[in-house]
Amino acid sequence: MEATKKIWMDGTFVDWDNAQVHVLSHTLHYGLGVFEGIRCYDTAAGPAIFRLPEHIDRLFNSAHIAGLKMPFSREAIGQAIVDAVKVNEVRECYIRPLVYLGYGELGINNSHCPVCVSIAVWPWGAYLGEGALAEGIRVCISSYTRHHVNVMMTKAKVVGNYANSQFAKMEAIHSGYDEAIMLDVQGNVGEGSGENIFIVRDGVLKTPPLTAILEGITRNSVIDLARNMGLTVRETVFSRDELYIADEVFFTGTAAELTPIREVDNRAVGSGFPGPITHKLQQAFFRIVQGKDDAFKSWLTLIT
Ligand code: PPE
Repeated sequence: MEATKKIWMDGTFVDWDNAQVHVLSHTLHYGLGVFEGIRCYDTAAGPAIFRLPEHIDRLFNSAHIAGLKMPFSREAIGQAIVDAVKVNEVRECYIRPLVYLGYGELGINNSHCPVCVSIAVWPWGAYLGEGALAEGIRVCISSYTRHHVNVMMTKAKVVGNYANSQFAKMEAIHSGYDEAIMLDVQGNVGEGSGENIFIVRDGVLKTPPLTAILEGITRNSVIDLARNMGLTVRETVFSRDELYIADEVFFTGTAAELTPIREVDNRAVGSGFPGPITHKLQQAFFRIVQGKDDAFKSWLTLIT
């Protein structure tokens, strides 16, 4: 990764190389922590953070679900995120707030560990590789099932949830694919290791309902955007084989942005190239994040 200058840790900026924690920090051992992934884009009016209030809300909701008492207010975290972009003098970056249990005591009982917060920013290009956004990617259905809703808290962006994501991702990579799609406990399509998924069939968009998947902010943005274009969007369950016969399939996510999927389980999706609706949504999405669409300016927090 590309290092920047400073990382915000519990209220102060420290040099990138000195942003360290004790090896006995609780989260490092037991995986209970929560985080966010946010992007800041370069616009004609300066750097702008995409849907910052929604990301802050989700961070606080995640902490609440995880039973972690946030040591800072929403306003303080919002300001720290803006300051982190400013201090590092980056025009375009990924922003990673992390809430973790620090050093105190080990053992499953975490009540004696401090809740700590860090915010790092760094430039992060196309998440799924060079060419992914233009040409689409090849994915497989994972042999790993997505979380059961009473095993992990799927509406919280919990650090430990990503062990499941890593199993799926590494299996996919080792098998020669770019990414994995996980099915839920019932066997319906869930989400990618770090993305939500959409299909287009006969001009209608479908995306899995918010049961065992993350409440993606890009997912929500794309639903609004598609409806705004007059498209029909259904939040409904669908099966693996519906992916095979979909006209178009794509992923959404902060890191993944809007990435077309051109192949699922070695079967071409539609023509085998990103489809027209995917293309249209992708173009509209990038216009919005780059501040070129006045109708969606309210989704951007300008850094001034
Ligand atoms: N599902 C999962 C499991 C997920 O991790 C993400 C984001 C999404 C859906 C999409 O949510 P949203 O970003 O709000 O649209 N994954 C983050 C972490 C990726 C990483 O590799 O780290 C992200 O995209 O920031």
